[in-house]
Amino acid sequence: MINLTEVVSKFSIEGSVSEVKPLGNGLINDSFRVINREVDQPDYVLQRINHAIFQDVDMLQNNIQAVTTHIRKKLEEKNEQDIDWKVLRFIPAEDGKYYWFDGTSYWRLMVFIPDAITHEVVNPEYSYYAGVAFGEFQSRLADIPVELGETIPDFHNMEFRLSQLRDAVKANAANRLQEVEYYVNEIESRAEEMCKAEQLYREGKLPKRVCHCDTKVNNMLFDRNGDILCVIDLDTVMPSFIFSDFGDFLRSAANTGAEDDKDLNRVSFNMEIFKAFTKGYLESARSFLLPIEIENLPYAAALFPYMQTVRFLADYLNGDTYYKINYPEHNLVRTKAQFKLLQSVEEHTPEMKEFVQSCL
Ligand code: GN1
Ligand code: MG
Repeated sequence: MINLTEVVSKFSIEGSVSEVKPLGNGLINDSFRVINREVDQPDYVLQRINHAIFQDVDMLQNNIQAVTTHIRKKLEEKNEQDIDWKVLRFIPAEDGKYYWFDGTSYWRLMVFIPDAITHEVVNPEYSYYAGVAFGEFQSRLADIPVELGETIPDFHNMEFRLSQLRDAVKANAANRLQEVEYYVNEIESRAEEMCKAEQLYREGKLPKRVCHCDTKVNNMLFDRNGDILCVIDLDTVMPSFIFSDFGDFLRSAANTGAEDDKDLNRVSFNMEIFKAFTKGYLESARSFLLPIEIENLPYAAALFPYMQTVRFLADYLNGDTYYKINYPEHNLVRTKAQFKLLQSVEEHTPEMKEFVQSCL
């Protein structure tokens, strides 16, 4: 067992460590809260970076440094208070790098934002603010002076995700194909429509912009009044279609059930959340969005439950090599729940289109 306090000691922290304890429930990295013995010094968040997934840790941390530095500068220009609560601040290790390699694992350390809350569920009011916040996040990063690397190549490329599923089907490594054939067929019947973004991109009609690419609702910190403090989990910030941030937020926030709900009757798409989020997002992002981006927001709402169905199913077929699971069928349960959400989104498409028009 690795000694976490010793890991923290490799970083230049203020104060001293009293305790290190597990934090959050991300599916990729392991997170810990570092409690400071000194009450007037900050607590920290220690993370073990999932190196199997983020293979270029140097690029990863360079991206994150570029993003946080750029946002910090913008907040300073606006004379904002409590900036350490509004943008993540990473602590360098003893060699000056923003990560430390212990021979097996990569670690990083950031300042813990106090009195912040994450939500797995949000109401329409919070969703509205989340919409404004992600629109602002994209607009703040629109003029970032460096080109960000793709920390996971083809991360939200639907054609690529489908090809991964097709490979998984072919290999059938865990011998689970038979029980999921229904889902494979449902996915295939939507494949062309769902790869529309890649097609539009090739035709030069759709741009890529710097996006967050993991806008799950629990990747946002709120204060006790429900105001958004900060967007966290910046590993996947990279050039993508704006659909990424719009669609992935709704995939988590507008789901009336859980991402891995076993009871499919609980899973459906909540239009009140959609409306509030869309209103907020368009308010802060409309000035830079192209008509083709706005027009396709309802497509984005379907794309992400679809993509996540594909990703969970591929992982299930591969024998659970990517996502952390709590029980053997977990990825199958997730697949079914995401597919149910997709079906509900599809039923609401005309209503979504109408609403987007009414915002303009
Ligand atoms: C992962 O790290 P976490 O749990 O916030 C995943 C997302 C998925 C999500 C599904 C790097 O996010 O893309 O949408 O799980 N992140 C990566 O819950 O694959
Ligand atoms: Mg997360």
